[in-house]
Amino acid sequence: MLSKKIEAALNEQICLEAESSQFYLAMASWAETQGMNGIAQFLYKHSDEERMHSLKLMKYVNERGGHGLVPLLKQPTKIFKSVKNVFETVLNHEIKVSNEINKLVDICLKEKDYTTHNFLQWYVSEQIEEEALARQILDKLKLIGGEKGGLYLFDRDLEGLAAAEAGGVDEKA
Ligand code: OFO
Repeated sequence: MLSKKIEAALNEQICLEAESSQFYLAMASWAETQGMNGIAQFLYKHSDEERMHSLKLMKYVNERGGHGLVPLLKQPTKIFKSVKNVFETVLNHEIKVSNEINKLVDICLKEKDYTTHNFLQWYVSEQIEEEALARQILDKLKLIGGEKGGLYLFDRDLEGLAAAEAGGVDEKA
């Protein structure tokens, strides 16, 4: 059985993951309107993954005798300055999520909830991967600079990445 404190903290994380999903959805839609379909596919897929992260937490809370709550979400940013701006925002957001996961892990240790601590290790690893991927993508974008041909190839690369990972959503959840 979850303590009220852990239940509340997990519900906050459910909200943050759902916000991440909305956030990536907004970026995907913006990229699609700019004709960058590969980037859009990559971000739509990422949005689905974030929804699964939220759902996985919700199911865990319910399994442990708590109540996973559906959060009220505000409308995310609609317009982005550039593709680089999108991925800088992604990296900053993922760093914020990693910090929140670390705080959750810390609360579990203080409350001696080793079961939830163990459950959260999946999120700890996931955040390492997501931050690394965002950094890699940003490095590529820095190399490309403002060059249109480079951006075209980058868009195709991300389309390939999204396609290669397709089907990975279920495995990750
Ligand atoms: Fe849920 O992994 Fe990103 O935010």
